[in-house]
Amino acid sequence: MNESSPPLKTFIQENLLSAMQTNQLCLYYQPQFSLVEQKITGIEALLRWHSQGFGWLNPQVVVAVAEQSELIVLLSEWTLRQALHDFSRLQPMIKRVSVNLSVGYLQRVPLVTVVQRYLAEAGVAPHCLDLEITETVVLEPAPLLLNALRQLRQMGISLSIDDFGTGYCGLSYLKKLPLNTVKIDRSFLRDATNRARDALLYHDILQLARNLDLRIIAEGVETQAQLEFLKLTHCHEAQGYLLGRPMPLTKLQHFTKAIAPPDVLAVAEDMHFLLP
Ligand code: G
Ligand code: MN
Repeated sequence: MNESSPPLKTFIQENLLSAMQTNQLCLYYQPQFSLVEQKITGIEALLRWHSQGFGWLNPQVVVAVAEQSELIVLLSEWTLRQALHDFSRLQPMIKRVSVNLSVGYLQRVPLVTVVQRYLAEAGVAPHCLDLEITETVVLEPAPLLLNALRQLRQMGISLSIDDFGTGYCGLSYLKKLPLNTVKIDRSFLRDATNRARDALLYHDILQLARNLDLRIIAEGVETQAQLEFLKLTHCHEAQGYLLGRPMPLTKLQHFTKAIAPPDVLAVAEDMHFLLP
């Protein structure tokens, strides 16, 4: 997934900067829903680049290439700044914006200063910002980074673990890090409605997060059956194609005005056997 052909890699290295300056690079936003309140609680900012040479580029590849140089700093700061700027236009309708921060970026910058600067510039309160990091970040967090994350939490910013369960690392970091939220990777949900064993596994992950007092977001909700399963297991929030695809800011503004809450209350009878 992170492999890129040499011409594509060179293309990204040579054009990323100008893509930021010319709006070829943009952010799409995917809504996150509360299954309790049945409304949008937040949005996740997702990088999109429609290039002249290669068409739509895989954002994971773009980030992986950027991480090999200082480009990752420029890309990450562009993303954070743009997301906060866009979000300031969505308030008070939307309460929270999530931004993905890559390992490469976190290792390089004085995070707290940068975040404070962009929050102030956009006029956004710290409690409206959520930063998503992956498990690989926490494998061996440098003391300086741990400190920075703690400071961000003290400021009121929330911290999420993205793609939870895929990092192949021990769980002790869950106690060590000042986390608010886990986002359970979509691979766990895929079969949870087909196989009792997978349903039980999902249930156990939810229980683990609940025991640690963490907010839980289920990623990759694509079917009504999956949504009903999540409702049954008392998952807090959900995100996925069924509820809303990543979309440009203008579309999101219409979406938030037009949307009726998804029918999350109906629980099909045949779902009950999946639960212990
Ligand atoms: O790693 P992270 O969870 O931040 O990845 C988000 C990516 O997942 C986005 O690029 C988005 O397009 C994709 N995505 C969002 N919802 C779904 C979904 O329901 N199914 C699948 N297959 N992908 C999704
Ligand atoms: Mn994410």
